[in-house]
Amino acid sequence: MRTEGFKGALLSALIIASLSVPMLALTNMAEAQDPWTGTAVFSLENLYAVRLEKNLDLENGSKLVVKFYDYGYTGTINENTLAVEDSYVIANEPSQNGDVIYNGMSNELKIGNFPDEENCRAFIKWDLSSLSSPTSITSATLYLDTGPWYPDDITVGAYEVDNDDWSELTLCWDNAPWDNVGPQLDNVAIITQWTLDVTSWVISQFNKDKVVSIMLKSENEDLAIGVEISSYGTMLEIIYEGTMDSFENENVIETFSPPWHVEENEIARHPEGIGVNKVRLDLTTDNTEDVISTIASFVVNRSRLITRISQIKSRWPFADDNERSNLISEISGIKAQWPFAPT
Ligand SMILES: [Ca+2]
Ligand SMILES: [Ca+2]
Repeated sequence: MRTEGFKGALLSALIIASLSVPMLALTNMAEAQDPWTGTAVFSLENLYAVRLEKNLDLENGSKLVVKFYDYGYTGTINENTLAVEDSYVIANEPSQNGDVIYNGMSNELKIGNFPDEENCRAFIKWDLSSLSSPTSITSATLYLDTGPWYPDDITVGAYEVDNDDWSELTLCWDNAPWDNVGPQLDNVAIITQWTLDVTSWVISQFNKDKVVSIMLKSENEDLAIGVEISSYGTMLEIIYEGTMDSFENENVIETFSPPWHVEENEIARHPEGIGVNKVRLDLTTDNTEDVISTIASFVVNRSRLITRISQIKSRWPFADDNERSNLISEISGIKAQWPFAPT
């Protein structure tokens, strides 16, 4: 089990990460193949609702959700990014790759000395371009999980790797970028969950090519001990100053079992009756925070507000008293939204 502190931080970071626009790491993790085909088009029905026309074939997923966002939050953001590639190399099997050596079944990284695989070292890579919109990074922490068993006497160090030109399925001891392995960033005596501070290297790569490679190795490779870590846990928690769209509410418009064809024209309203700023159509699991794929998005910008005002003007002569009072309240909502709406 994770500690409560880490669990809480992980949960909040995952929630925030799941709200970011690119969401590459999470999407790739949830579903590798394209889970839908078709079209989905939003238009502004009135300030408080969007019309959604969709014609989709969905291979995977259980909910279609329209999510409502505001125009953006600027400040400190805590976001997790999963590794895009990770594998390990083996000194006494120098042409073998850790990911494929067990018929591609490896979901772990090995570090240190094992009885049959002497001296394993792990390489991990992250793509910072999947972060929402950082302007400056204040900290970057690598979180790793070991299995239920781990040796008492192992310290693992994280090292800079100034070379991202390696692939998790072809990397091996013989072609590893040893010449580009730089200074140690941090080390830790491992426990079930452990962290390494890699802030300085992440900042330098953010300002350079936005791809971060790190090597992990045991500090006592001469000892016959090693550790297996879950490669699912090779996650960077990055805290930065930036801007992201912040989540307001959601409207589950479809719950279904795959495969499913949906062809409909329907209205999605903000559940709290707030004016629509920005919406996204997501395919999710039962947990609507777990996004499999973002199908469409729509921003209510100033030109859409102008279009809506002219629709209201042409509707006005035909509206009864009740409708006119709704139109008046919509116009005051548009005035309030105008200063924040993008052009
Ligand atoms: Ca891997
Ligand atoms: Ca790099």
